[in-house]
Amino acid sequence: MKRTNTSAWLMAAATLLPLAAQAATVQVTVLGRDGKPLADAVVVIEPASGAKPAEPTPVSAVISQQKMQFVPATSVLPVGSRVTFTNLDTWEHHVRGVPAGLASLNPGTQPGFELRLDGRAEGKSPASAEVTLDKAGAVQLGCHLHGSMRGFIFVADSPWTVVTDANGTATMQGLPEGAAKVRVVHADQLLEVTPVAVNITPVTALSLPTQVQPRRRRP
Ligand SMILES: [Cu+2]
Repeated sequence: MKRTNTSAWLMAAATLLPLAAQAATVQVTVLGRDGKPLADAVVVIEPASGAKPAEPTPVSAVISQQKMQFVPATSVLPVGSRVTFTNLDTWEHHVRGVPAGLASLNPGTQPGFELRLDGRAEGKSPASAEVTLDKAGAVQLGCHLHGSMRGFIFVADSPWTVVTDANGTATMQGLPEGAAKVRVVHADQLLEVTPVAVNITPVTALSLPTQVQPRRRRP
């Protein structure tokens, strides 16, 4: 009888241990081919232990079409999020979303979508359409009418997926200490950057060089 209790206690302790270790804050700075900080890079950290955090809560987001650009150009959104595409230009856009071919990051079959959005008429509210992102993975955005328009959505099933800011930095919290893999995906280089092995300590800051050459630097 006592033996049973002990093993039950051990099992409980083993279950709790990984939680106790979840204290690390990780700051990743991604650099482009020119050595400058790379904005709009999606950084994904995967603990080697396979520890999975709770899925992030879906959100409602807006991606505008403005002056022939998607704004924001790159979004990381939790699975189940809803995106409203809003055309702020006075001319039509025909937005398409195509699952990006990243085998290891896009195992699901994110369905594509097409949205025809009329140009904004004076005094009227802009045309918009909503899409729900049901599956994790990468989606490339384009416009059938304007080949130069490119955007990127990374649908994440982990909160440890963050897009870099103008300083090329992504910060994540609550990661378990220990071995992990860092992946970087950038819309301008859909070839995956080779994942980097790191050891996460309570405060980890690392710099990650890549060969990504952004098409256009943010002003
Ligand atoms: Cu367009």
